[in-house]
Parts: sequence; C-alpha cells; structure tokens
Amino acid sequence: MRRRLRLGGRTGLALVAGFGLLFAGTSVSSAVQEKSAGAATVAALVVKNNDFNSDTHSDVLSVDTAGRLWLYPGSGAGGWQSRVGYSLGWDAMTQLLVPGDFDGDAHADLMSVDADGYLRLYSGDGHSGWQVWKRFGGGWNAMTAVRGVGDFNGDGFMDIMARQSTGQLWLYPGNGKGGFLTRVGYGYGWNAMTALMGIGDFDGDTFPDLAARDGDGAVWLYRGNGTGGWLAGRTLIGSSWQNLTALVTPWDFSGDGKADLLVRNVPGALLMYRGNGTGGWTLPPVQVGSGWNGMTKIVS
Ligand SMILES: [Ca+2]
Ligand SMILES: [Ca+2]
Ligand SMILES: [Ca+2]
Ligand SMILES: [Ca+2]
Repeated sequence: MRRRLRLGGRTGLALVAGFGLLFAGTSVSSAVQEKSAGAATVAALVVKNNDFNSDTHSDVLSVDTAGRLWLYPGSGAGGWQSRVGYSLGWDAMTQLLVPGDFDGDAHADLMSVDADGYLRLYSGDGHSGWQVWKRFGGGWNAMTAVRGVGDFNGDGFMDIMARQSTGQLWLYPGNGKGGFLTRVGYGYGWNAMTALMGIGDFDGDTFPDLAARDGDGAVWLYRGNGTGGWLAGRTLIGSSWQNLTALVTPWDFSGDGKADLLVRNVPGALLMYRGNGTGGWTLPPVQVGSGWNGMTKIVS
C-alpha cells in the first residue's frame, strides 16, 4: 500500500473551489497582521485536554472487536504506558470522540453517540476512570461524523463539530459546563470527505484547525480563525492517504508541543506523523504500534 505524503508548503495552496465548503472569516492578510503584532495580542491556544490519567501527556482511547473500551496512556514522547481496560458494550456506539474537558472540572472527558442517536458525555475523573455519564438530546444519528475540535470559537470552552448526512458541517460550541451554546452552521459539501479530523493547531497560529481527507486520499487543512470562522483557502497537507484505516488526532503526541497525527495502515501498524508546527510534517513517520486492526475505533 502507498503512504506517500507531500508537504503542503511545497505543493502550494489550493483555494477552496467547487465544494462551496467554506466562507469568509478573517482574511489571510489580517491573520498575518494579527500574528506579527506580537504574541501578547494573540489569544492563547486553549489546548484540548485528552490526558485521562493526569500526567500531562496525550492519551488514546479505542474499542476492540469485543466491544471493550481501552485507554492507551501516552508517554509524552511518542510512546505508551500500560493500557487500561474498561467495560464491554462500546461497540454499540456509532461515534466516539474526545472533546477535551467538556464539563469544566479540568478532567478530560469522552463523548459518544449511542445506538439510539443520543449524544453522551462520560465525565473523566482524572485518574483513568469515569465519574458519571449523561445524555443529551437525540437525533445525532443524522450526523455522519462527530469530532472534538478544541476551542474553535475562542471563548475558552471546548467545542465539537458534526457533519450531517446532508453534507452540512456544524459547530456545537460548548458552554464550559457540560452543555452547548447555539450551534453554528457552515457550508455543505462535506460528504465529499472520507474523514474529518480535529487536528488541533496545525499551522502554528494558535487557533485550532480542521483537517479532512477527500475521496482521492488528499488531506486538506482548513484553518480556523480563532473565533469560529475560517481563514481563506485550504492547504494540501497529505496525499495518497486513502488506504489508511484510522486517522487519530492526539494533538501533540511526540512531546514537542506541535500537533501530530496517528494513522493506522492496512496491516494494522500505527504510525505517528509529526507536525512541524507550521503546517507541514517532520518526516519520516515513526511507527508507534502494531496489531491495531483489533480495534474498531481509535480516538483522541
Ligand atoms: Ca471533565
Ligand atoms: Ca469554544
Ligand atoms: Ca491554526
Ligand atoms: Ca508533536
């Protein structure tokens, strides 16, 4: 299988055309001005907390073919600590996502969409365990992808994005207390994407971004403007990724503070693609696991 990858910066910027996906937020030029004005004027990135055992390192959750949920605690340097197994029954969930600390107690949480289409919040206890879970309204089975994207609108609270079966993308801003503010609709056309990734701040402007893989295996970076909108254009950050069977967004997994991706290939190896912090990659990818084909879902 092919895992070729090209650097977005070298293949250039591809403007959004044809899909009608995105619209104007802050222009690229104003974002540059904002950035050059100095770090003090740029809002600090609110990092999505996906650290379930409170050692400050990014962790990964997965569901195996038997339906058991597992925690794979990251080592903070691209490796792992001993995994922790939980209950069975997680194969009934149609979506699994890591929103960060969604209810405001400083501990990382987990969300899912259950078989009846209800969104659930599992509140983490900060010690590899869970406190309580609650259910939101139904209808989430109309969503074909639900992802944690960090604080996309810049209010300090973790948000999620969802793609409806109609192809429309939605932002569901969190209220910081385990609930939602009014959702915001973006464009249609997102059904052309075979994967959506809440990749974190991949280009280094401190604002969380979204990555998406299209039907040809190209991976595009859609840059957030920090206030719930988008910077103009999109950037190609990968190609020939169509054969990858899982795309996981731990944000920084290598420990250098820059957003990375974990990807699973057909043989079941897990590879770490290290972001370079400016919208490209530090190659080559590093294998960080094998045998991951025993997992039906892998999230971070
Ligand atoms: Ca929490
Ligand atoms: Ca927010
Ligand atoms: Ca960004
Ligand atoms: Ca990194």
